[in-house]
Amino acid sequence: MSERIAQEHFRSKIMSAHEAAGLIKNGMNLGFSGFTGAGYPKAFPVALAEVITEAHARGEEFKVGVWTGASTAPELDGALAETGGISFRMPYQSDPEMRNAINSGVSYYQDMHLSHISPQVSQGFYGKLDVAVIEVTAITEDGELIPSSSIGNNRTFIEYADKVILEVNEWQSIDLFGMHDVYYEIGALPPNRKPIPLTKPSDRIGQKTLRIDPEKVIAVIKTDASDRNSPFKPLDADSKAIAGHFLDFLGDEVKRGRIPKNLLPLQSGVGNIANAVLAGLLEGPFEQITSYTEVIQDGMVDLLDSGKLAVASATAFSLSPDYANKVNDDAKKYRDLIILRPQDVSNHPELIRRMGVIACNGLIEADIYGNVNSTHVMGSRMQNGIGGSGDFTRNGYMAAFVTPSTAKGGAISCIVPMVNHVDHTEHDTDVVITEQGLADLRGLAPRQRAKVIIENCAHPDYKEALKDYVAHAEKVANGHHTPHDLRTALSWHTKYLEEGSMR
Ligand code: 0RQ
Repeated sequence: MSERIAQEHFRSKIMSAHEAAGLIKNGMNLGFSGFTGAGYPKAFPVALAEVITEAHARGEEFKVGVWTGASTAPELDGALAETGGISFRMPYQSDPEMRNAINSGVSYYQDMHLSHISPQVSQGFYGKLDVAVIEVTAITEDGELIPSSSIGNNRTFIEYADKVILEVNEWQSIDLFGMHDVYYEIGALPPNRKPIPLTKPSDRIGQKTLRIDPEKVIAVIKTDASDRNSPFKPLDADSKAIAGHFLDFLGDEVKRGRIPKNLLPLQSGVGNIANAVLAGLLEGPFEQITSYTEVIQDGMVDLLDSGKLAVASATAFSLSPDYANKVNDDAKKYRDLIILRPQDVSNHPELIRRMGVIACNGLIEADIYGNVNSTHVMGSRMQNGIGGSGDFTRNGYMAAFVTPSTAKGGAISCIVPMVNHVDHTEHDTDVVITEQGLADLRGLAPRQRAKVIIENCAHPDYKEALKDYVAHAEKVANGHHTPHDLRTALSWHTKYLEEGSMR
């Protein structure tokens, strides 16, 4: 381990996670590393949860603000949320305990575009960042930090935090050194921003390490623990059908000369459908594909291995345990094929627009006009968050949304008259895909969209009810651009809640 901490100054700060947690005070804001279960500190948050629980047992108030790159893991979100000690959480989570804390009203949550965090932290909208807690692979002789399996907001948190706690994790392969591209010039705020000189996913424009002011470091903790890395579900028939529709559509776009033979850089969201699309690409006709995305999933590693994917740019890994070990074991090979960047670069609107990224993300429900709800169940209950889906959807060359046509065993239609919460508007949604088929909404007015979405994407059990709604809305609406009957549009949701399934 000592060679992982190559400078005496940092070695002199080594302490246990519990000692480091003792440095945290009630009311502090903490900026953690971590993005989709990769590169988050493993020992410190569990120790802090113990400190908070002990304080609560003594009847003392102890709450902290928790900022991250994106979702983390049970050792961070789970452990801290369970104490009831998270006052404010941002910008994305997917942990059951954290979700409960948000939905029960214990924790405030701001669900944010992931590319917006860095400038907003720098402008102080979230208050002062007291301590950054960052996992790293190693500390170099020059006192710089070799990042681990995610970068997320680490550059920003290290820069703006008063103090920094480092977790040096020996589980992370030392050969990750060279995979990262940390761009520092992005920091300037308007009117001093400059174009970011990145024109293709393979470009490297920054440095391999994170800089740190050694005087800020108050603790160094040694760990040797794996990332969360939950396994993907086996691909089911619906995911395969959705992937098939999407890939046929991309093939057709190539034939029509709208996109090149090797496609445009792909972004793929989290989850099993995204992984199925990647698995489909493995069998498909496209070669020399590139990816400009947020997370590297198992399917992307297979594509890299097969040579079909030439390069993948992201901010984090999101792998199953087997694939995490594979990437760790062969990090020397993968560091030439994968580039991990800060999330304000991986998700930057300027770059996504310039490269013409093809975005593909999941949804909770889409309405007949193409508005999309990615985050809320029944209008109030937070599922995960918008994550990077808005960064890529709003700015990509083509924005696709993928979903099974029904949820909860068929009891709920994912195609509805009016979404109960809007994350992505009809103006940003190009294509909706379910296992039933694909609706290409480009060039269509709302009433034309409704026909295509219902016909191609809705489940047969719900088609007639949706068509009835449209017929009724067309009769009673006060305008024929986007016909709605506001008295019944949202009662669609409560109807199925009260009466149960169509089936
Ligand atoms: O509930 O967990 O209780 O079973 O929602 O749904 O079908 O497992 O789908 O894992 O692909 O997630 C939108 C949440 C889809 C995800 C969302 C219920 C369903 C289940 C999950 P259970 P599935 P997925 C880059 C991109 C936003 C962030 C993003 C997401 C649970 O894709 O978080 O795109 N997206 N980031 O039963 C009621 C409906 C429902 C419903 C599904 N209509 N009504 N419940 N569910 N549809 C990555 C990052 O940004 C980091």
